[in-house]
Order: sequence, then C-alpha cells, then structure tokens
Amino acid sequence: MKSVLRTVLCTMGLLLPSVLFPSAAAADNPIVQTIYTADPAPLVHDGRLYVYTGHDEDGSTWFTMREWRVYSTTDMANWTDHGSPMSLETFAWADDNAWAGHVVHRNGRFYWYVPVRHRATGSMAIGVGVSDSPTGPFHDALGRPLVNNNEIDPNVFIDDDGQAYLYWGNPNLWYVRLNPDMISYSGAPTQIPLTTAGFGTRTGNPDRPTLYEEGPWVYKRNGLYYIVFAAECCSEFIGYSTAPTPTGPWTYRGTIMPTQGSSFTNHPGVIDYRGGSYFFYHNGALPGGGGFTRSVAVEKFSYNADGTFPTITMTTAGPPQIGTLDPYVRQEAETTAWAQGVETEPSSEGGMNVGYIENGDYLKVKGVAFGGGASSFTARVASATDGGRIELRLDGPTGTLVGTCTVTGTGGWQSWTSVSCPVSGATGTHDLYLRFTGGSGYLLNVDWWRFTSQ
Ligand code: FUB
Repeated sequence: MKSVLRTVLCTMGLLLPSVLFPSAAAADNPIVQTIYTADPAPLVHDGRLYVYTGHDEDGSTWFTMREWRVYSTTDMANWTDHGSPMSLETFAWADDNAWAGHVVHRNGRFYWYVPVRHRATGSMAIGVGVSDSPTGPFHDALGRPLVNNNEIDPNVFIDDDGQAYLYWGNPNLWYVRLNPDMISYSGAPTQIPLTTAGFGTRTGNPDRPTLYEEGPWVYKRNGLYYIVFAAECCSEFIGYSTAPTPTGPWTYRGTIMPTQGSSFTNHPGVIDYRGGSYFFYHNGALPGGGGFTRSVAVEKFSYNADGTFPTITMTTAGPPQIGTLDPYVRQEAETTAWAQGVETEPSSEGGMNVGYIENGDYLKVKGVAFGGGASSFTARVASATDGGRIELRLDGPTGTLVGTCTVTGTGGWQSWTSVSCPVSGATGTHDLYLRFTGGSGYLLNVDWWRFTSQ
C-alpha cells in the first residue's frame, strides 16, 4: 500500500498525503487504510465484532486476491488488525482467487467458507477453513472442495432450529442444508428460482432477468428471513428480499445502498452489535482505489418500524464510537481508527505491529479517555535504523502536543524494547494521534503502547 500511495502521489505531482486526504483526520471510513480490503463478513463473538475480508493486491487490474484478513473492534471506531490467518496456501487443491467468504461459529469452532479456484478443474469451488479461534490460524477442514459448481460467494445461516444452510452463487443462487458437522451436507444443492417477484427486474440483460448478481447475505430478524445481495452489474448496488422461510418464497424489497463509491462491485454484510445495526460494504475510497483495489467500510442504521431497510449511503465518517478507549491498559499499536502512511506485519512478540513508519506518518486512536490526566507514556518499539520520535498529540496530527518519546536504534525491526516519556496536558477524552517524526527512510516499529495515570 505504501508503494501505491507513493506512486499515486508522484503521478499526481503531490507531495503530501494530506493533499489527497484533506479530511483524513476526521474520517474513519474505510476502516482499513494499510491495505486494500474487500468483501466484508462480520461476526460477533464473545463481545467483539470481527470482520473477515479479502485482500486486493496493490495495483490489481483483476480480482487478484491471495489471502483473507481479520479485523475486530469493541467500539465500532478503533479496529484491531489480526493479520492473515488463512490464504490460498491453506487449500492445497486451490491455486487462485481468494474471493468473498463468510465465517460462522458452531461446535466451539469457527468455519470459514470461501470461494477459490480449483487447480484441477480451473473452475471456482467452495472450501472450508476451520479454527478454534476467531483469529485463526485456520486449516483446511476437508482437503477438498465442499461444493464444486463454478459459482462463488458462500454464506451460511443457522436457523433457530439448528439447521444450517449454505447459500452461494453467481450467476445463479443456490442453497444446500449443511449437516451439524458444518463440513458436509444432506440433499442436493438446490437452485433458488430467480423470479422478478423474488429478486426484482433487470433490463437489458436477457441472460440475467432479475437484479440478483452475487454476494448473498442471509439472516433472520423478528421471524422474517432476509437475503441481502449485490444487485445488477456493473456497477452493482445492494438490494434485498424477504421470505417467511429460509428457502423462500422470496419477495424483492428494494435498494439498501445505491450504486456509489468508485468500485463497480459492492458486497454486503449486516449485523447487530451492542444495541445497534451495522451495514458493511466496500468501495474504492482509498488513494489508488477502484474496482480491483477496494476498501471495506461500515455504516450504522436503524430498521424501519415495519422491518424494511432505510436507504444507506456511504460516508467517510462511519458509525459513532461506542464508549471510549482506555489508555491505561496495554493497547495494540495496530488498534486504530485511522493509520496514515504505515503498514502492519506479524510481530515476533505475537500479534501484529505497526511498521514501515516514515516521517509525518501517524496513527489516530479515537475517543481516548484520559480522565484526570496522564503522567507518562510507554511504548514497545524497535528500529533497525536510528529511530525517530513519537509525538503524542490531541485531536489532530498537528494538534496539542502532550508528550514526545524518543526512540533510538535497537538493532533490528523485531528487536523490541520499551521506551517511556513524560506526558502533560492529556486530560478528558480526546482523539489521540501518535505522530512519527525523524529523518528519511523507515524510522521505527511500534508493537503496543500504554499511558500511566497521574
Ligand atoms: O472479491 C471478488 C468478488 O468480487 C467477490 O467474490 C464478489 O462478491 C465481488 O465482490
């Protein structure tokens, strides 16, 4: 991503990312800025909201995707990067197209259904990764495809009676009843009739007379079954249908999210979390973004009284933060509302760290509750060069300076040490900016940080 940003800036004759991102300090959408992400699939587990995504490679001119990624939040504003716990290498029988998947929790395990290209046939198939943890690592549950009919975008819904259904398809829409083991099924895959009553009317494409295109997302709310999907092509919008049973008959209900946002695909994920309803999607909102370099974003919404959707439009603000973030416990550096100019990578001390930090880059952490005041700041850092400084600023990358930590070389990018510095003037609740300054080239890495209260 860093190299893409630099190329874009040079091409445009721009020197500073802030020129491209005049409102980056205020924006929280897209939720990931360090890489291009696509095809969000949210899951709530043990009080956290996880979102599983694909990863569009930098500079892609096709859906060039080799791995999946995981992010999580507890406040809908600050997201933790958990890296990539599953990739094409997980599936020995697959060779390309790590496309739109879905994770469900059952039997104490996490099952990740993904479409990939089957090496032996060259056609798309659906595999299943399994893990004991929502952040992986995942391994191939079957050693072969679960479904192999050259269609994509699996989504699993578990009904109140325990019956699980796998839905998928483009250009058709299929379902099959999964067995309780979640990695086998009973009965034959069944095509859901794509009628115009069920899925709306598309004009100008006799091969696809309904609006259904791909990306089904099925769930139940107040006894009503919903199927939300990418509609029409191209560009896609997000539409939905409802039914009295998980197998239909479906009735088309209209548009949720109109065509917007510089990506000709879109992909829905709908979930309730901590009393609110959230709509995940993707667009092409980052620099260099477009149809093959997409970014996942999220909006908060409320259902209408009759259970229908309001129209949801893409924003750069994203949802309001739920609560505040505690700076007096260890916070991962890769937990951010916005990460400007940096990348993440696996840390030798576990989890991820923020790296590839250059002069002027920054991390925004939203809604940090300093309360009566912080007296010092400690960070876990490493540097293979001469290091740099971590400026602690409030409410903007050039906002009030409340402390500066100096980092010197540690002998390696994964040679970690802790540095501390005094803090003054950090009281109440503010957006915290860790702004990095120093010479040219990469300065330092950060694994985690913590303030001490007065
Ligand atoms: O990301 C690759 C494909 O693009 C997905 O499988 C579709 O849903 C579309 O978003």
